[in-house]
Amino acid sequence: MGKSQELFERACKVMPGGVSSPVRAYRSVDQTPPFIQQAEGAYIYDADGYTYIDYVGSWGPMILGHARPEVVDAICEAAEKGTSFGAPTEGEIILCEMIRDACPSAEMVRLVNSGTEAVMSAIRAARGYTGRDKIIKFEGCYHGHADGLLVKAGSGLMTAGIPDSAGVPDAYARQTLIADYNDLESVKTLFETYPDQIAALIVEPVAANMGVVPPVPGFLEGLRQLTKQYGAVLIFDEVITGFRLSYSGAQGYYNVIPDMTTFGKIIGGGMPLAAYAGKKEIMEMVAPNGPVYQAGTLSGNPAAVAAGITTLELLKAMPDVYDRLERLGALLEDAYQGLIAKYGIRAVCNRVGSLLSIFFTDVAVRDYKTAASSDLEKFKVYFSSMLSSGIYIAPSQFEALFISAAHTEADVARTKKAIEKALSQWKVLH
Ligand code: KE4
Repeated sequence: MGKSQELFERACKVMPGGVSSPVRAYRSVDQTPPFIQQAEGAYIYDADGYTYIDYVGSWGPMILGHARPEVVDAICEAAEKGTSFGAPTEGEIILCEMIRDACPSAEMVRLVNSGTEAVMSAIRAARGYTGRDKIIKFEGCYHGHADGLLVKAGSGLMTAGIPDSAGVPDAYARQTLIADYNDLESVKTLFETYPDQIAALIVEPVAANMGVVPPVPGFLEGLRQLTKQYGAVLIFDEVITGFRLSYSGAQGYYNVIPDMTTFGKIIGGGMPLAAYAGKKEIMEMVAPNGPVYQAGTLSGNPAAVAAGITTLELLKAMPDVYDRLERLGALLEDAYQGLIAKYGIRAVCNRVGSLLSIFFTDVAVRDYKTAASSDLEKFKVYFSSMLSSGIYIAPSQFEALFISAAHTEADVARTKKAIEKALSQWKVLH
């Protein structure tokens, strides 16, 4: 028995599913997950001594690659001065000023510990600011596991085939209205139905939890117009896209400015750190300034803040890093598109910058319904082939490939060989 198998059996005795987060259990690909011992740059090493090119990147944070020396040093230096004070520190100010200066919507910023906490808090602030209860989210978008958002979430929940989570009271779910991604009419209908009851609309400006689904031209602009028209707060959930699509995230990339933004992943440099931000008049509602309560023992943790500051400083100091991510993303997309054409495979590939997904379907994937038309059995076979070729991708059709600045053209070339091995098996079956 391999080491990962042994560790997994031991883990399952003490942890639900043997994991700390469901998607890591590899349930939708029917495999034992590799237990990871170490990672460096674009590579990840498992307990059985296998090396992989990593396109998960801890689900987004590792945009600079794993164990970036400057980030590791910053964490160690901070930790040597104490790992947590539960008191104000200068580092928090520096990080919040960096986020404010990078993102047009972020006039004020509150640091928290996870994307879920950032989204939960942003929605509470929007409800406090508007005095309204309902929110709009999109089918297939995932915004963390706060009760009111586990309503037809995508990502792990969709993969696990649980459209709604047990344990969420109907009363909570009823306050969440579901629209269809890339369909402004479905949003308009909800606003017309509940004209003065909707506190906020939350959207992944590039959906990456039903696989990667870009916004069609005019979609984000339309959301901006409708939320303004009906007095609802527009929240961009940039937990994935923040500091990834550009140094100003998706709001800079598409030039659509929301009222509030949630951040996570990259701003913590791989440490547990997230944030919600927005217009001053909304953020001033948050305690201790206003009546919207939100708190956290480890919020603004000095070691996590040091990792975040260093990561953003490095991104800011490498102005060509986003061109590099775009170039590598285009190379990888060309590999997929070329091989899909060469073997006549029923598959499509969506990409925005360094976020990319292949879907085993022959329709354009532009929303939850079309994403869900993918052949999950085919994905399973493709996934297994890629893993055995040493390519570490998300164990789910409904996730993204994440490219980092540590990946090289040679890594993409090696990945292309693995994709060819995986796809060519269907060349006669298409
Ligand atoms: P966390 O609570 O996992 O830090 O963030 C929740 C979240 C919020 N918003 C968006 C757009 C997100 O993608 C996420 C979390 N992303 C998933 C991957 N699709 C995290 C992986 C996991 O659940 O283990």
